[in-house]
Amino acid sequence: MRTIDLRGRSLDDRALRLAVPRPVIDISRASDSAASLIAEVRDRGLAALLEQAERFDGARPTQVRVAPEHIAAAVDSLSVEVRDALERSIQRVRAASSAQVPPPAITTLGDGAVVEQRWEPVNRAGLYVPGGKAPLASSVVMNAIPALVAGVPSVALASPAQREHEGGVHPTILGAAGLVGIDEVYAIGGAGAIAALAYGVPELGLEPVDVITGPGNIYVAAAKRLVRGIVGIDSEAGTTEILVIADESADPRLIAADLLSQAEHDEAAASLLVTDSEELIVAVQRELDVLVAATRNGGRAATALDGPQSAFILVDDEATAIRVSDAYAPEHLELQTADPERTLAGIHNAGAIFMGPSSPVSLGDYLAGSNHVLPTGGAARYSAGLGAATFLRSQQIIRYDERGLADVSTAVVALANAEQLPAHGEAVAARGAASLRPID
Ligand code: HSO
Ligand code: ZN
Repeated sequence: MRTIDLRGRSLDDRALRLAVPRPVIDISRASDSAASLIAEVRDRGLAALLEQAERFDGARPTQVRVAPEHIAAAVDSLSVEVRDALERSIQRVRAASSAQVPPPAITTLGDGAVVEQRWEPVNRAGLYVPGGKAPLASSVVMNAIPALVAGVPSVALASPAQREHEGGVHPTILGAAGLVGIDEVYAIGGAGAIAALAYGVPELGLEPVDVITGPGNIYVAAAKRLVRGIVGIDSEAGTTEILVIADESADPRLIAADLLSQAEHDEAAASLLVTDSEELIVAVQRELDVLVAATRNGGRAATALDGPQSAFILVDDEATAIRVSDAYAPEHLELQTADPERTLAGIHNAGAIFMGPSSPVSLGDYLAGSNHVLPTGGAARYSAGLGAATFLRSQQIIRYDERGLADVSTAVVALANAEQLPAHGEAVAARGAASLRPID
């Protein structure tokens, strides 16, 4: 991994952002292709989905909508260890997601003047689970549980047809779907699947959804951008990123293991260590060399670690490390410092923050109870990871009685007249002359 030495340089936030490498994934490049794939599915439904499956997944699904007995069979064929692990994950994500559902906020603004904000689930959610390099069964849990906990009554799941599995959804993904209680699963993938969820496919009995969540490749991301507005979408989850802030108290072996754990996802994954300790950098590189040589996805990980998107960043002190991290706004941030809580106090931008040596990112990927669908590419500056709130809308409920209305009616009329919208004021006046007199 290369080293970027920022010591002795005073950089403003903009310069910091430029100093720290980040892959520029231009989703708009895929936009034209995604738009025509969407149009095909919208216009020709199932026939277009089947063609696209053959073209992109190399498999024609025999059963586009998976029969319930196949979902049940996939649950039965999960190994005992995987089933137990998924169940523990479900339980923890469910507990943490349930705690996120906000209570209604009721504000009394005067006699007979009450405003409430309540949280309502969307009616129907579409979850996308990619096939890709690894079948991420854990992503089924991370997408489905917050939706179910939010109270979404209808949930559909789409995942690409797999050539190795006779054109069906990957059995582990299907098993995880069955375990969380989803009975509507489609063997469809890519931009076409996003279109199918957004617009519906009558031949399949697939009704349009209100919100689509889940990660995917560049075409899936482009398609989600294109259907946004017709449906809601979660924040774009791109290639994974880990940034570790560490000082000389940290264990280089653990840092190396964690940098590698995310690098194994993808050649374009970003692994960053920000530290004021040159010795730590040397030690972590030494550990990485050993670990990468021995691990199953070492080739992919080595490409990620040696790529321009990964680096050791040497800084003068912890305060600068925090500024570097905040400028980057990582998907995953690990704090491996002598006092992680103190470091945390300075942090503002991150998808999820992992505190100290016993809270690695891979714990959060599966079993912490937190969600692993997190904002990437700097989106953590303005957005959050997936959670119950992704599937909830707040609604305001206005409860005024005569007294409450009378108290503010002259103010309504004054503002209405000032905006030259007198009918607004008249609508209040129509409630009776009494309403126009403030009550003392
Ligand atoms: N680290 C990935 C999620 C994941 N890891 C799923 C393993 N399985 C993005 O946060
Ligand atoms: Zn991961």
